Amino acid sequence: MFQTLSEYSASSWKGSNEYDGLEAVVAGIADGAQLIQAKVRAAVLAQAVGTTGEINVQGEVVQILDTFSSDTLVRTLSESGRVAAVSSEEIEETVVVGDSPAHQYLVQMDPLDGSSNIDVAISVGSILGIWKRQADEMITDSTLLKKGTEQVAAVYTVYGSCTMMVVATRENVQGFTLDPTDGIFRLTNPDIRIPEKNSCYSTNEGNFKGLDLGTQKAVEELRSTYSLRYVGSLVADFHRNLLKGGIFLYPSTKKSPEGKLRLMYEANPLAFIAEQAGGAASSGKERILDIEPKKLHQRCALIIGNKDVVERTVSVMDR
Ligand code: AHM
Ligand code: MG
Repeated sequence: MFQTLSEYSASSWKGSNEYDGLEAVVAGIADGAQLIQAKVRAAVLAQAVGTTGEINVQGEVVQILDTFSSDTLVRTLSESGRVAAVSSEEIEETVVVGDSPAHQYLVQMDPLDGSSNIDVAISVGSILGIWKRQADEMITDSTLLKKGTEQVAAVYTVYGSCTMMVVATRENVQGFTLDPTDGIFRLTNPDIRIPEKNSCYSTNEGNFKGLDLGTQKAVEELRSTYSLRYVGSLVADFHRNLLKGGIFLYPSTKKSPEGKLRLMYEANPLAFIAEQAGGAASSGKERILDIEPKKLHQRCALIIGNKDVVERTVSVMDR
C-alpha cells in the first residue's frame, strides 16, 4: 500500500540530471540508519551505553554510540559508491571515501544527535546535509565549506517510538517509516509541509538568564502564546515541529556566545528541510542557508520552524 524507498527513489532520482546517484546515497543512509537504530535499541542490554573516555573535537564527551554511528554512516556512505567525502561532528577532519567521477556527492553529518538522551530511552537521530561535488573538484580542507543554499538534499532520521527518515530535495520533502516486519522504509508521509498553525515552542528555558534582553523578550512572547515542548534532542524536537507546527530556538547564550549547535552538521541540513517544507531558519542575524562557513565545526544560533513565527521572533530579538 505504501511505496517503498527504493521504488520512490528509482522513479524520482535515478537517471535524472540533477539527482542521479542520490538513490545510492540515500540507500546508504537508510542502511546505516537501520544498523544504528538496532544498536540504539539493544544498547542497554549489550552494555554499549556510556562514554568511550574520549573528548571529541567539539570538546564534548564521546558516547560509545556516537562513535558507532559515525563509523557506520561513513562506511555505508562509502559503500554507496557515489560519495567523495564525509565530514562528521565526531571526526576532526574530512574523510575522503572516493575519488572517481561517479563520486559526485559530499555529505556532512551529525551521526547521532541528542547523545545526552541515548542512555535514557529518549528519541535520538542522525542529521545529514548533501552537497554536489563539482566535476574534478579536489577534496581539500576547504572543499566542504559550502553554503547551505548549495545543498541538493538533506536527510534526518529519528530513532523514536518508530524509526523514520525524512528526505528533502529541491523539489519536495518525503517521510519514510521503517517497517519493523521486513526492514524496508515505506513512504508514509508524502510531500510534507509544515502546518500553518504554530502550536508550540521548543527551547532550553534553563538558559533564560543567559540570554540577551531582546531574546528574553522573544522567549517571553512565545511563552505567553504557545505550549512548551522540549525533548533536548534537536532532531526529535524538529521532527515534531515539522509535522505539527512549531518553532525551535537555541540562541546565543552567555555560556555559548556563538550558539551551541553546529552549522554544517545540524543547522544547514535542517534549515534546508524546513525551507523546502514552507518553514524558515535564521541565526537571528541572517538566514542560516546564507551563512558563509569559515570552519567545519563552526557553531551558530538557530531559530527554526514556522516562517511567520521565526520572522516575528527574530524581529523581537533584534529590538
Ligand atoms: P549533540 O549533537 O552532541 O547531541 O548536541 C546537540 C544537542 C541537540 O540535540 C539539542 O537540541 C541540544 O544539544 C540540547 O542542548 P541543551 O541540553 O543545552 O538544551
Ligand atoms: Mg547534535
